[in-house]
Amino acid sequence: MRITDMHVTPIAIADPPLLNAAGLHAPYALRTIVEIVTDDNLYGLGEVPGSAATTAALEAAREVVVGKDPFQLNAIQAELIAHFGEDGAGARGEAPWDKRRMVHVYSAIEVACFDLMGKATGRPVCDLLGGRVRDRVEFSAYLFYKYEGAGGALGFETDPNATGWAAARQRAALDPEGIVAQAKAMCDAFGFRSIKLKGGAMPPDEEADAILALREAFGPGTPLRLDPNAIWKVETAIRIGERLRGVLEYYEDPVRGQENMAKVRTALKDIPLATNMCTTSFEDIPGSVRLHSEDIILSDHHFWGGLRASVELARICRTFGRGLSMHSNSHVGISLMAMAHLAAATPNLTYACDTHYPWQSEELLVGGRIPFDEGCVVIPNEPGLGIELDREALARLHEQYKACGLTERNDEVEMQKVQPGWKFQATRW
Ligand code: GKR
Ligand code: MG
Repeated sequence: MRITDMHVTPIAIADPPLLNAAGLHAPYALRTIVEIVTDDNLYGLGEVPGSAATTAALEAAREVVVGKDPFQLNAIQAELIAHFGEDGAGARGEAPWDKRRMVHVYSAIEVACFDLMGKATGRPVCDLLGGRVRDRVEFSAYLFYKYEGAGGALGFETDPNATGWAAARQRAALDPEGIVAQAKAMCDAFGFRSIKLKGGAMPPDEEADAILALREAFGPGTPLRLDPNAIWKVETAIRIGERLRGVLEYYEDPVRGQENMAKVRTALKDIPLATNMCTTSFEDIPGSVRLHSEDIILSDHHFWGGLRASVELARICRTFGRGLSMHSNSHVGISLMAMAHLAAATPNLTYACDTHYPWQSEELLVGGRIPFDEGCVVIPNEPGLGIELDREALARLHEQYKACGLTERNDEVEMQKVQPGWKFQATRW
């Protein structure tokens, strides 16, 4: 089997005005879709966060990929590294999301190759990663402070005809009552049994109040997580951690960097610290082990460099006594299914995974949006990722990309449209 072509398509999907430490989500989230085609007319799909730089690098990678056997991932990876080099850990940047380029390029290509390998052998991707240890992958509710608005063409406006979660998703959530209402609507619609609150958007004590209000509303049986995306000072993180002792399942990136995370962890003792910001590459593992900067690593095949790398990460976590959860960004169903297959094949991934999927309304798969059953994605038995591309939907989302005028995620600029002069601060409170 030989790869004959690789199509790279940037898309834009409607995204509501969600707040985070870096500012505000734009009305559209960007993704780049990769479709790799073979000489026996199979196609494999990959999806990564969109940015003009990643899309350009993927375009440039086409000449490396075409002609290769999709089973020969080592050779493809070695040639990509020889052509483009590797990102250093420092290229991640200070934003809540990862700005590295080549990890995303390789991940998109690798996932598409796994989809192809599955289709060629008639096996689901999880079977190629060691086999499923679970048939259902549990996801967590992911709450955001937000302004009123549906995002997309509606921006800060709302659709008066929306019902159910589509109506709730439009509402503002700027205080503990709003956050609890959002949690109830999301959990009712998707059946989630764990809840994460994106913090770093409001003063820390208000975010702690929201967590305590969630505890009051949902009771001790619902695990709660808080993620300020590293913008708190060590003293603040310790003080807020003390307020939330016994309430948090884990405390995600309260502070920036492995040293600061280790200080907070030492001070708070029995509150597990988690990260998708201070330990995000194999280069970071020695520091993580030396300092014990976290208890739980949030894997993410998009920035850990693919599915095989994520399996390696899981082994490292087992060796060094780290728990394993999973991180997410705004995404559509290709990423969701890749995450689900990986989680299904990772025995020590024992926490409900993050997903932004409820915040998205658009999809590019035949059959439309992927359903959640009691908070879980059911792993299909079909070959590959178990999904098919709706080409009309892809073309429409690509047109939306061209029309929206965005080429990079920049939450600071979006926030400045609402609060002129607003500046991202790497450490704020
Ligand atoms: O979508 O605003 C967001 C999140 O803040 C996202 O960019 C983060 O990468 O979900 C993420 C996280 O857990 O840090
Ligand atoms: Mg996080």
